[in-house]
Amino acid sequence: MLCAARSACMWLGSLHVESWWHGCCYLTGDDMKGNYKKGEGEMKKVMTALAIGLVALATFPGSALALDLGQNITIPDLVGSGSGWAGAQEDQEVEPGCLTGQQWDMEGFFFKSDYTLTMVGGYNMVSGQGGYMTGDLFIDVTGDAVYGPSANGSGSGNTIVNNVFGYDYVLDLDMATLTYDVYAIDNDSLFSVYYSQNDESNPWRYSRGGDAVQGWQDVKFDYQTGLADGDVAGLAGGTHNAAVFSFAFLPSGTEFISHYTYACGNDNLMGQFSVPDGGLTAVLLGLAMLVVEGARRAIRR
Ligand SMILES: [Ca+2]
Ligand SMILES: [Ca+2]
Ligand SMILES: [Ca+2]
Ligand SMILES: [Ca+2]
Repeated sequence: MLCAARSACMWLGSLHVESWWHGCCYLTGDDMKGNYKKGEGEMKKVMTALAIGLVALATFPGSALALDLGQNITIPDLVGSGSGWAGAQEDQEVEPGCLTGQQWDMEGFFFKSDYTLTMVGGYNMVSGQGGYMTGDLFIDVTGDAVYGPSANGSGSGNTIVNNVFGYDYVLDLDMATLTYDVYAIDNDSLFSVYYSQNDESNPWRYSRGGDAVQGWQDVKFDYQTGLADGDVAGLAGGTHNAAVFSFAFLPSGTEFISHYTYACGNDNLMGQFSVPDGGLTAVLLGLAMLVVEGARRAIRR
């Protein structure tokens, strides 16, 4: 089982990697030589500092971007065999028989106490890989998500099907503007599913239907690329991408299952967690106490 047009995938993949690694310009010694005129000493210092900074960035890519991801909430996608790239783990793993490599790897869901969910992948969720673009982020809050082998036979060939997967919300992602819309969805909502060989990874993209959740339209999200293993809790592969979404639309105490894949379902990412009870309430209470304490001090003066 292989992705469609595997050779094209691999060719485009290698082209992408080559251009990524060799696309940077470095200041050379020759750049720093020349006849600086009198009075340009300060400029030389600035240029030197800039060069040192660029070299540091090239030597330790992403080292200044270490993320506080919170808790790793990734769960098994229930499809795997043996070990290595077809193993039961999620990092350094894709679905059995699919294209392997960090550029295809979805690696983990993380949840933090500020109600943010971070999705990490070697796969570039914004630019895609080999022409296979991002899917959307699906959420089940009633414990009936259908995934893994249970999603077998759910459709193929980039067709549109009803929501037979039990998902209750979707974050409809717009990678051009780095925004998302949240929809409350039901069985009549329509999803895109793709690729008969990986229907265990379905669904990949929201199509239409459901109700827009008020206040959760065109929400900005943060996206970082070029992260090192140490920036993403030691996930392997050398370079990573991370998308950070607010999940504050879910009531505290909600237990959810999250699902993400990209076109062709080459790698299926699943997560499970309970939104902490009183998380936001505790933050607001803390802020209120600070205000009260400040007022008391002002009165004493
Ligand atoms: Ca798997
Ligand atoms: Ca990896
Ligand atoms: Ca994976
Ligand atoms: Ca559900």
